[in-house]
This record gives sequence, C-alpha cells and structure tokens, in this order.
Amino acid sequence: MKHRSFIVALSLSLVFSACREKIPELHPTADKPVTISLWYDATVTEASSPPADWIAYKIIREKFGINLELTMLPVNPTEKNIMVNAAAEGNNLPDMVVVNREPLLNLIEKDLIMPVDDLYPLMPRRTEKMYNENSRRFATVKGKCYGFSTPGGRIQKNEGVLIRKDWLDKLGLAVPKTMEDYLNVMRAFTRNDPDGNGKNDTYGYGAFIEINSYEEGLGRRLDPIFGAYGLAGTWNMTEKEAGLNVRKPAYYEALSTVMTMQNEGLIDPNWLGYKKDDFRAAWKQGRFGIMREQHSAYASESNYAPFDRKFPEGQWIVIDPPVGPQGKSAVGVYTVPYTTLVISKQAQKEGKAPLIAALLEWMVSDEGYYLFGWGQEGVNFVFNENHIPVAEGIPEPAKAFTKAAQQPLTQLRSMVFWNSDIELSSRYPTYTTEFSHKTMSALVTLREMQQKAWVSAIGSDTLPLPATELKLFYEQGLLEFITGKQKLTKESWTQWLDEFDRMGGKAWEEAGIEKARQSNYLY
Ligand SMILES: [Ca+2]
Repeated sequence: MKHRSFIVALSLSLVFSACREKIPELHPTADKPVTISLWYDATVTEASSPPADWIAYKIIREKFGINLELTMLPVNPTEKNIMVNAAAEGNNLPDMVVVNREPLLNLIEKDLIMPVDDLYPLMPRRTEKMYNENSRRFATVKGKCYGFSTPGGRIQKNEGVLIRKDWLDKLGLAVPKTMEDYLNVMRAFTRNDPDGNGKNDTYGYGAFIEINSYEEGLGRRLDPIFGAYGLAGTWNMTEKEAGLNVRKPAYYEALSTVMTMQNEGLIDPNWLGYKKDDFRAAWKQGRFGIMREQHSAYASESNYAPFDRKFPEGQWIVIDPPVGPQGKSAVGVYTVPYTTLVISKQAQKEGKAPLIAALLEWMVSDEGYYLFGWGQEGVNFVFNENHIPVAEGIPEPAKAFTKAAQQPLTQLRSMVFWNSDIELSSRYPTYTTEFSHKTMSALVTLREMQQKAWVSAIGSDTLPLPATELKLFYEQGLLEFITGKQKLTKESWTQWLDEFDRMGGKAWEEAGIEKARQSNYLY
C-alpha cells in the first residue's frame, strides 16, 4: 500500500515537473511587500525619477503589497537598447521593462520574457483603452504575444481629406464619393468660379511633394488618390501582396489619374514647387477646394485664423477619401512607433505576473490614471467643469503639474496615457473663431479624421532604403511623367519599370520583403 502511493506520488511529480515548474502564489502585504522592478521611459529625461515620498509608492504598497522599484531608461534609443541587451546578457533583467523593437525580438529569441496573452483578460479596462489588434500583433511571434505595446505620445491617422463645403453648395454639388465624382468636382472647382469673384483663379486639388521613406513617389499629399487604387504608401505590408506599390500593375492607373488632374489643370500647378508653408498659405488664400491636411494645421485657432478672416463664409469639411474602380479607398498609410512593456521570465517564475497585471490595471483606474498623468488632485491639479485636469485654481500654484519642479511626479505618464480626449483637450481646445463665430476644435477634427479609411503600414518605416541613385530615378521619373517630359503610355511605363528594376528596384523590393518577414511585420 505504502509502496503504491509512493509510486503514484513519484509519477505525479514527474508529470508535474515535465509540464512546468511550480509557480508560487504570492499574497504580499504592506508589511511584507514583494519588490517589483520597472525600467521605464520617462516623460522628461532631464527631470529625476519620482521622489521617495511619492504618494503612488504608498498607495501601491498598501493596495497590492508591492514595493515598486523604478529605474529611468536613457532617452537615446541606442543607449537604451544597449542597456536592455546587456541586462539580458547578464541575466539580470528587471521584472518589467519598456523596450524597442530590436531588443524585443532579442528577448523573445533568448526566451527571457513571458508570453502575456493570459494577462490581457486580467486587465480588461487597460486592454480596452490602451491596446488593439495592431498593438498585440506588434509583439506577437509565432502566435504568442510577448508584451504590451503602446504608441507613446504619437498620434496616428491625424490627417484627412478636406473639401470646401461652401464651394460645393455654391455650385450645387454633392460630396464626391468615387474617383470619378472627385474628378468632376475638381473640374467644377477649377472651371465654374466656385468663389464667385468672377476670376478664373481656383483649382480642384492642392498638394505639395512630401516624401519620406514610407511615403515615396509623389508623397503623402497625393496618397488619397493612390489609396483609391490600393497603393497608398511605399510598401504593401500584407502577407499576400507584400512589395513595392510602384511595381504593382494598378500603379499605372493611379498615375494616369494624377496625369488627368495635371493635364486638365485641376491641381494647383504650383504643387510641384510648393513647400509645406506655401501649400498652407495657398489654401488659406482660397486657391483650391480639396486637399489632404493635418488636423491641427487646419483646425487649431492660430492656423485657421487667416482663412477665417479672409473667408468668413468659407467652410471645410472632412470627407471620405475617393473610392477607386475596385472599391478601394484610403486617406493614406500610418505607422506606429510602438514601444513594448515586457515581463521577464524570472518574474513569472517568482509568481509576480498576476500582481503585475493587477498593478497595470490599477494604473488606468481613475485613481491611478490622474495620479500618474497629472499628480494629486487638489495639490497638483484640479478638475475643471469638463472634468479635465487643470493647474488654475490649486491652493499652492508652485505645486502645479505644469511646473518644472513637479515633473518628477508625472514621469510615468506613458504607462497610462493613450491619447484620450482628456489628455488631448488641453493641447487642442475648443474655441470660437473670430470672424465667422464657428465653434472649432482640432481634437474633434482629429477624431473625424481617425474614423476614415487608413491602411496600416506599421514597420514600413524601418525597411531598407533605396540606393541614392535609385531613389532619384524613382522620384524624378514620376515627375518627368507628370510634367510631360516623358509621355505616359502603357509602353513607356513598362519601359520605365524595367529600368527601375535594372537599377536595383526589384532587389530593393526583395530586401524589403525579406526584412518585413523577418521582423514579423507582414499581416
Ligand atoms: Ca474665382
């Protein structure tokens, strides 16, 4: 009997250790706390970490029995990566650390951080506010998600297609939907004196060449046109069609549409010479009626004021980008500069994972959110009538969260911020325009723009760049077609693409796809 139970116990323990090491269940208290270490991205690296008497330390200890130990990460990404990779090498990672892409992949490969899929459901409020499919995909390798990714302070999808509503009304036109509708409205805006001044001085579309590595060719201001053909941005980042958009068959069609705009004089001809400021001055002078513009450059008080003065009856509205022949449509592409909060395997083994999840969830509760974002209510901030934290009206003005001396108190803001209306409304306040007395807000405009169709190109800004000569050939080649130096026909386009490939275009595409695949960016 004794013998038998020994065998059972032995085989059970074998099964157990084969499956997993036993993870202890922790029940720490304020008197017997567990230390949890966090290397974090500071809000202001010139300021110090929170002081030893920071109220959040006390709350966290009393509520969770956690002794939170903070270390500020360097602001320089290279230094930061070195610090994290060195800790990985020496096997002394903190319990939690915020990492960039490269160390993230390194830590996953070395099996030093835990998959966190099971932790998301433990933090429902945080998950709903701060994470989405993109962010989870960013940290997912071979079906497992290894961290909590957030875009920091950067705002995505912050541009949109705007149209002069007063011009549409004047000419009795509906809001355009298809690419054909758009071209017809552009024709009317160019030819039918939409501003009613009796002069032939307006154009349908306004733009300038604004290029970067992930918005090559004619750049982002023309992307609503290319988006109608499924070709916004430099790269297609889908698993199925990964590659350079310029090498896709539909590119010829998209470019032909731009040629129509150019040849019929529907686009402000100065677009090829405009810089950003010229473009912005031009829409404020009423030169064109459709454009892609950034929410704040359009709608913030000081940016809108010159237009308001000149055209008190004028009105722009945000509309859907044109829908192309295959039903495609996009304002453009967006990337997200994610950083990822990861939890070490060691912390998991010590049983800290559920505690960490509870702590992270608390951080976005009303108590944690305002404390991390603005400090203590009634000390560092008060709520205004819209429940927005403000500094005006606190008892001791020197303690305002806006003062440099108080910056250590909000160093962990990035642990809780998610570009909510509360965070952005002080940056983009609602105001009344001086001349037309319209109520405007760059935040309302932003939210409208974010609702429109966009294409994810996350990671495309990290892909290999074309060689200088190839880049020049690419950009100038398109301009030669646009300006009529080279006539755009099926034949001339095919020839140009052949030359593009011969100069390294195809090799560039292959290198890009390879890198995107290795980095797990394709979707
Ligand atoms: Ca006119």
